[in-house]
Amino acid sequence: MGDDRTMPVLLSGMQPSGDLMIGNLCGALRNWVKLQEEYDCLYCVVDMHAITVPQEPKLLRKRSLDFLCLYLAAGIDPERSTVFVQSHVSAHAELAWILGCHTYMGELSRMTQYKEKAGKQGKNIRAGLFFYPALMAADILLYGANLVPVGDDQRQHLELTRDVAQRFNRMYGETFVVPEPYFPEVGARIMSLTDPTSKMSKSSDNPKSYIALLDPPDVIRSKIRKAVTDSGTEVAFDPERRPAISNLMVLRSAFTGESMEEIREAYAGKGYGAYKEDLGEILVQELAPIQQRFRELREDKATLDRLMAEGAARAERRARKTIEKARRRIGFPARPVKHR
Ligand code: ATP
Ligand code: LTN
Repeated sequence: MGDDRTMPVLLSGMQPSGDLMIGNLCGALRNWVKLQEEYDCLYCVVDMHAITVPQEPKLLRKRSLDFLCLYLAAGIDPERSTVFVQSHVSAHAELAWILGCHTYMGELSRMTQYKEKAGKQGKNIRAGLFFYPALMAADILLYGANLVPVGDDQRQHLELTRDVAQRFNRMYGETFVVPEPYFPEVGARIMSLTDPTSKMSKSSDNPKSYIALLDPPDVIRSKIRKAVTDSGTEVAFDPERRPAISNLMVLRSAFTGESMEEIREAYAGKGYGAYKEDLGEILVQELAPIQQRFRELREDKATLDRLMAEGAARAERRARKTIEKARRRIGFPARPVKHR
């Protein structure tokens, strides 16, 4: 199924730059699972992107494997989709260089995410952080992805990918598929548990601000219990005036499918304490099967190694055609046969 070229190709990835958390599940991963029905999907763990900011090597390795297992535990089917670790396929680095040589400093300087992340890095900003959009463009263009489901913050990077692909095609002849901008109907956007005015984020320094998919039941309960609440006691949806309880309602709804009105009615007169107790329990129950499947796979090293090798081989095979074509187009001599 993975190489079925009759379905449009879709690619997405997440950086193992923190613990995969419920915002990523509700806003991305669940949608990835559904998209497998209609598209020829590739899902990667973008570890090469993660090193654009400092990472601890042991932790990066652990998280990359955790991410891969969580993709699968959440329902990505490795038979159907191509699931792999970005750094296992060296064509990503190779094409990133070629594309970077066709991307302008002015374009990269305009990237909002670069400005934001660079601002947090202090003095020694890595050149890779600046160059990052070329690597993301390589991820997408290598596989001829037609669609790239990403959040709003990646819109600029996707536009740049399109511009660079079109520029390259104009300069050298048709080489890359130009991806369509595709912003899926957002699943719930979950806000931080400690500051409901900012987005829940996996790379936050404060683990109390998010629920990791791998948090043990007691930690989940305690984080929800300690989540900030607004003044007042009424469980009612009003993101402007009561952002904290509204966020906890969005979170419940993301797992139960209830409407805000249904939730409000169910908790009329009950107060925040009871609401939080129930929410903690719902999350514990909902995450349990994912955690169970995760543990089974993560502890089965032989299966994990096999799936990782198969994913990498499949991605590699699919990437090869594009990278060879791009190399030829720009005038690199053909690789000597034994290096192919
Ligand atoms: P980081 O903190 O490392 O920037 P992040 O947690 O903000 O990471 P991304 O790696 O930027 O997440 O995003 C991965 C995917 O998860 C994207 O598709 C993004 O839209 C989605 N996502 C991230 N945070 C949330 C959130 N709080 N609510 C809903 N979806 C989210
Ligand atoms: N930059 C993205 C992650 C990412 C990605 C990709 C997403 C890297 N390469 C290719 C879609 C397609 C992020 O930080 N969320």
